[in-house]
Amino acid sequence: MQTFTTKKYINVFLGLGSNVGNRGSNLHSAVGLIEKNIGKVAKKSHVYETQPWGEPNQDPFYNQVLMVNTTLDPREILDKISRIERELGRERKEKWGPRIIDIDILFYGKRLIRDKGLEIPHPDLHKRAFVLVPMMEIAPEFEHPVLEKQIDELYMDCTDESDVVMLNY
Ligand code: PH2
Ligand code: MG
Ligand code: MG
Repeated sequence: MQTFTTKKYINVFLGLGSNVGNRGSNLHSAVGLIEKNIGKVAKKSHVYETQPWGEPNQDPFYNQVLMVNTTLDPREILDKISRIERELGRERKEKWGPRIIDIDILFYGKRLIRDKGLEIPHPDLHKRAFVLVPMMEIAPEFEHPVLEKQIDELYMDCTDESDVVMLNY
């Protein structure tokens, strides 16, 4: 028997970050929970060690970007992300502060969402080397639907000169 469906698969790009505890295993656990709860991880950047952005007085982060094939809508993804962050022990929601795990929706296909508590594309992503460098690895030609530039162009234009160092996993 063949099953047919009109369910739409969307490529959602997720940005992962951690600067508390075992950063490598925090990211690794998050990738597993994303694959189980959100969709197939189709592309995965290396992990990078990055200088803290926005609030410099904290430990360096590990960051990674994923491309995930999902049938969930953005609100459902946000709900899954909150559960995953809580399951991994995230407590505080201090803006730009230290965190065990942070999962941000960078892009949801080419859709624009500007709701309270949910802005897609992520409003700061083009200012952040810790997002653009891993995005360059997995989707350099992806076009930002608002800025109408490819990731490689945004990377060239970006003035954030903080260190982003590729690690061996
Ligand atoms: N996340 C922040 C604030 N600053 N800096 C780096 N390097 N990496 C992050 O993931 C990060 C940050 C808020 O979520
Ligand atoms: Mg964040
Ligand atoms: Mg977040």
